[in-house]
Amino acid sequence: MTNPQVDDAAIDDAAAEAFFAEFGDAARQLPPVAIVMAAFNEQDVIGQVIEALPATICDLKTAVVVVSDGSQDKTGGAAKTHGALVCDVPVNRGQGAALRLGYRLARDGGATYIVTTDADGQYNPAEMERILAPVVAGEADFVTGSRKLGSQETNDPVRRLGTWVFAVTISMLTHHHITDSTFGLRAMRAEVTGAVRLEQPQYQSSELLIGVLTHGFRVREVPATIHKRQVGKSKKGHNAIYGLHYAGVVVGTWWRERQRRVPGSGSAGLPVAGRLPGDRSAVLPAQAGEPASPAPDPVDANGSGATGSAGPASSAGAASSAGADGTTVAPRSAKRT
Ligand SMILES: Nc1nc2c(ncn2[C@@H]2O[C@H](COP(=O)(O)OP(=O)(O)OP(=O)(O)O)[C@@H](O)[C@H]2O)c(=O)[nH]1
Ligand SMILES: [Mg+2]
Repeated sequence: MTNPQVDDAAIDDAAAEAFFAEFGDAARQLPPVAIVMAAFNEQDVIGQVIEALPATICDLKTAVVVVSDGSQDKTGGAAKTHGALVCDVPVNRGQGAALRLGYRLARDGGATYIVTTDADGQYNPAEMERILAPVVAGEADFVTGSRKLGSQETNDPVRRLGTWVFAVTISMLTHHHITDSTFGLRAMRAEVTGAVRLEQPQYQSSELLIGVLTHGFRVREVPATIHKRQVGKSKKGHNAIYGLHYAGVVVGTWWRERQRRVPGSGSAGLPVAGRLPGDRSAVLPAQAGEPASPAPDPVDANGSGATGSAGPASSAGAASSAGADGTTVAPRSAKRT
């Protein structure tokens, strides 16, 4: 019987090898910011999306990394023509698998920060500055845009309801106030993506968000805009099916992380005893001028608490606070849930 994880790893390895062989130093020596996009059958729009991306964000140079997997059109070629570094994966696995590979390519290429956006032009590239700024300033490890705090063009009541339900569910499960769990315009320290477990091939946005929250990373939401898709087709499929799958990923990821002792160690199911030395999120290098990050809360630091509930920032009732400019700040640490 084949092991899908082994297959996945083999696909990632082969694609990464081909990517670095094709783009050489341009891929191996990325500038500080990698803008990572998953793209599937977006040939009619991806060129203009790439052209609109900023060459610098927060005064830091950017490079664009596109992962197209199994596109049946000329998505990869169009992206390359417009200056992106393109990883063409022969099989279609989904947006989650594509982004996971994109994060890896960005980390391996030496990027300090990752900004994600979609290839369909629904996000406003001018807002990348606001999304990345708290990360560069050392105030957050992970920032996501929020349509609830900003604006959205959709009139689809089911979508609106779904966004709200998932945000409330994740807030309740993780004890962090979240208003939008599915926003694709995000910024993060690159290492964060290697410190959380990412297994979802398709419905990935909540897996990453729940992962960073439960690892104690500092998460912030900032107001942002989502436009209607103008070109091409949504890959999401029917709202109800999408909603069911997404709900499964939310609950499944929360449960998995709740059981976690050491991520990726296969020790899931053992009792949680605070943050263990093996928690990779505890060993990320600090940025200049910033304390080691993310700082474990007092309970986690000495491993004496069963649930990490004693940290001042981890009180469920104090799940968020308002930042300057209308942003919300989830507490840095992490009540273990
Ligand atoms: N590589 C890759 N990218 C994908 C896949 N599915 C979706 N994407 C990309 O992921 C991004 C988001 O996909 P969309 O279908 O627009 O999903 P969405 O924005 O959540 O939904 P809409 O609001 O309906 O557009 C786009 O850039 C897609 O091209 C996939 O299977 N592989
Ligand atoms: Mg879209």
